[in-house]
Amino acid sequence: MEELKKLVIDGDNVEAVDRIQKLLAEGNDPNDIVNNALIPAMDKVGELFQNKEYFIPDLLIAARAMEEGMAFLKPLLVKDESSKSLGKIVLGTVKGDLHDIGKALVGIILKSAGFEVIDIGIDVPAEEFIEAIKKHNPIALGMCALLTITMIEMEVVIKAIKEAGLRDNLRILVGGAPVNDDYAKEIGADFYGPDPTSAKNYLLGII
Ligand code: B1M
Repeated sequence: MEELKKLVIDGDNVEAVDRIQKLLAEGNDPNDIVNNALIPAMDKVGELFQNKEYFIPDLLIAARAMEEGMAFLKPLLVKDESSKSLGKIVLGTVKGDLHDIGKALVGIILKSAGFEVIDIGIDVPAEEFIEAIKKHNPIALGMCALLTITMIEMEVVIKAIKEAGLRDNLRILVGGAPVNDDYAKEIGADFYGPDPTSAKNYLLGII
């Protein structure tokens, strides 16, 4: 696990996927690989970036290694998608924010629990959230933000949802590093998830 973490920090995507294959062959659980190597690797990358030891290209190549690792593990994390859906969830990263990895992980975990996830991407403006809610009629909306300057968009989306008359039958979940429970309450969200499992458990509790 430590070796894999280092490979992701170094942005060595080829060796990282190779190491994941070895860890699986040794009998490691795919969830443990995500939680004990991939996520801690990105935390370390963030720390290096904050300390100015890493720059944007370093973030990008580390993110690529993480994404390729997750793409490899995804079929093992997501259970049979042909089984009956527990409900639709629209998921997106808010306007101005290009961070994709946490959202993708939330999507994988919700799918694996049996929800149908409609991932509408990154840098999503309020109008596109509204369009997706109208089109898919989901039981819940999940929004992610990784920047303190973009988390305020979550409130913009919630206001737009209320104005469009779509708030009543919709649960709204928010998450991402700068978000917390107090902020979720302040902007009128129903739930703040510090991790994908808490979001999954919340949703399982409301269906
Ligand atoms: Co950016 N970035 N980044 N970045 N980046 C952070 C977030 C930062 C904390 C790094 C740092 O300074 N230490 C910092 C934000 C500071 C702040 O605002 N407080 C930062 C910055 C400053 C920036 C730029 C502004 C840098 C620049 O250009 N000068 C820029 C902004 C671009 C933009 O968005 N407009 C930028 C760009 C990028 C890359 C594009 C290079 C790349 C993203 C690539 C990609 O996503 N494809 C990147 C990366 C990789 C990071 C770090 C290193 C890692 C993020 C990540 O993927 N973490 C990050 C540092 C860090 O977070 N430690 C950093 C792993 C992921 C699994 O965790 O997304 O938190 P996370 O998701 C978690 C939970 O939060 C939760 O579950 C997930 C799994 O546990 N969760 C939810 C998330 N959403 C949820 C929703 C839920 C429930 C739970 O319900 C709906």
